[in-house]
Amino acid sequence: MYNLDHNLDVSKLDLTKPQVMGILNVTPDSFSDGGKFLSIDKAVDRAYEMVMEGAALIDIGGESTRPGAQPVTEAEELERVLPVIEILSKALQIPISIDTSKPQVMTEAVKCGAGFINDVRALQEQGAIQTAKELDVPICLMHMQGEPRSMQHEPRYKNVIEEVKSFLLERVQLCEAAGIEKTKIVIDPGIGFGKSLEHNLSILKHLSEFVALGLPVLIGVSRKSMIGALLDEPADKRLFGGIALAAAACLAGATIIRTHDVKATSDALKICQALVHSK
Ligand code: 9MG
Repeated sequence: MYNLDHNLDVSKLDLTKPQVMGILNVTPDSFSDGGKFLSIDKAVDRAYEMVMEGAALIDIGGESTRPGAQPVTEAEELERVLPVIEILSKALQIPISIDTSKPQVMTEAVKCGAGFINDVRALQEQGAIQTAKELDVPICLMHMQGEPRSMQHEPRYKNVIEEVKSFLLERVQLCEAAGIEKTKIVIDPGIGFGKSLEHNLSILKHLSEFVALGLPVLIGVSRKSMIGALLDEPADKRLFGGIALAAAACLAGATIIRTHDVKATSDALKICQALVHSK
């Protein structure tokens, strides 16, 4: 049963019900113009489409964090994300999230109109906590063991639930000590980020323990390899598995579901909400 009694200070985001965060990866392989360059128009069109499909937040990322992904430079990341954020933040009524770990990208993105920071490194880069404090926008702190390029090489935990929970609590405490209000913090156990299939399943099974920490919980399972491992399907055939996991996460209390498949996820969350509110 979910607890949506949060008071997250995101002016245009209603977290009294579960919400969908639409993924907009602005990397050249996602929205190419037929060559190696990013097509800004195609990315903007996809964002509009996701809003029509029910997204309450659009998460824009210019650096892939998939297993095996190589880092990109700050200049490259800025060049990819800023033009899209600039257009969307003026055109859309919903908040734009910047998916980055780099303080300078956070700063420039918020200057361009982003109103949320999604950091898979939980503000561990040098200067990131101070930057987030100064920018004064809500943040998502995610757990990751290792780094994208190598994180899936034999991830190990003694107790994955306790270790991920205590990492997130420690990061929340550090943020609060730096002056970031708790009402601006979302937590995320980081499905697929330095975790085996068993670790991911265990986190999802015990998700209520993360919800019990009292902060909104964000979950991203969309098209991830855990679905591929369970169903033996490639990334483009993982929709049904992803919806099953999103619904399970929502019923366990997750407040934000990050997904590529906005319409299907949005419908599933409405069904979950109706179930939770039924007698
Ligand atoms: C950027 N990114 C990819 N997967 C993610 C997940 O599961 N959570 C968050 N917060 N960000 C993610």
